[in-house]
Amino acid sequence: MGFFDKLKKIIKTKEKDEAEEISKYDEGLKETRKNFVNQLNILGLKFKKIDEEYFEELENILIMADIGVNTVMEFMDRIRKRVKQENITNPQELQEVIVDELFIIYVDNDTITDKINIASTGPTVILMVGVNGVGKTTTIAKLAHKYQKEGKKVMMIAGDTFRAGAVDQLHVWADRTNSLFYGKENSDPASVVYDGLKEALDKNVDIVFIDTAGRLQNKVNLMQELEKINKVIGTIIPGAPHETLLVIDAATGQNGIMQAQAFKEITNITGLVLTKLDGTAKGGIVLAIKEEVKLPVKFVGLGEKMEDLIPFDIEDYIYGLFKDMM
Ligand SMILES: Nc1nc2c(ncn2[C@@H]2O[C@H](COP(=O)(O)OP(=O)(O)OP(=O)(O)O)[C@@H](O)[C@H]2O)c(=O)[nH]1
Ligand SMILES: [Mg+2]
Repeated sequence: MGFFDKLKKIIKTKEKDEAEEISKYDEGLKETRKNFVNQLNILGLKFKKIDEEYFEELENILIMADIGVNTVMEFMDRIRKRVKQENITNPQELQEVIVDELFIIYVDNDTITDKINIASTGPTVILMVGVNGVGKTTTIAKLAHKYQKEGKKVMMIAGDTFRAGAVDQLHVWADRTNSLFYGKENSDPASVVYDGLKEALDKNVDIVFIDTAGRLQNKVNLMQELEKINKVIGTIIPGAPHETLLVIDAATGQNGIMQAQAFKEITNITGLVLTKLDGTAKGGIVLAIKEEVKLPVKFVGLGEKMEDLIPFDIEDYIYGLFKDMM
């Protein structure tokens, strides 16, 4: 059975339980699909045979989709090899191989642990980091909503005491999601985190989200601040934070990859959240991130509403991207 058929079958068995997720990917990847997949389709029609010119155009399409230069190079090598080995001459025939190989890029990597690490006892602490405006606060709200629905007691701590209005913004989200809240304006973030976690322990909270300010333009400062926050967290709750999620705006493309690399150097990132996939044609960034940053994407944001954050699922993603080709 070909890859497309396999994927179709997988999606079909999932359709009952995960209908909502699948349709979110479908909606959210519209822009990427329009650009990327349409171009692949056109390429398949335009060329009668697979030659150097064809390979060049394919390479360009992949780079434009923000899959990342290194990933694309490796991918092209594999495609060339398969064309030779399997004697593929027809560009139409190659479409399926292309999707197949894109899937392999992601799955072959051994860092796939898309589950959130939940503490066996005591509060699970999730630290949210990322540069300005990528969607940290909104993502906390979305995750809080999800865990609250699962019956967990959730708390938010406003570790971003830097930007005016940040504390209030988080407070509003805490109220909307029935979460507890701890914050104090004009204080040192580490001391806010300290007091907040004490309260979380007192109140038997299950999951604590810590919002932070993202000022990457000052790397040393940011590193020191995160170090301080991490130290406080570990002192109050040994083993915490259980997750440090780096939030990246998908629309920033390769810049997002650079952010991920920079943050990896300054703190221990355990996973990524890729936001705003819905508003961009750069959905290929999912594949580049995996290959170039070696960190798992744990959630993707596919809209602004509270329900619009879903656990990343490579099968749903690939299907959402290529369904028009199947
Ligand atoms: N379309 C879309 N918009 C999103 C998504 N996630 C966040 N946003 C929007 O992005 C904007 C910024 O989100 P915030 O959560 O405030 O970002 P932040 O990282 O906390 O920003 P700072 O606190 O200023 O560093 C808001 O208007 C959100 O509604 C998403 O997945 N899709
Ligand atoms: Mg914020």
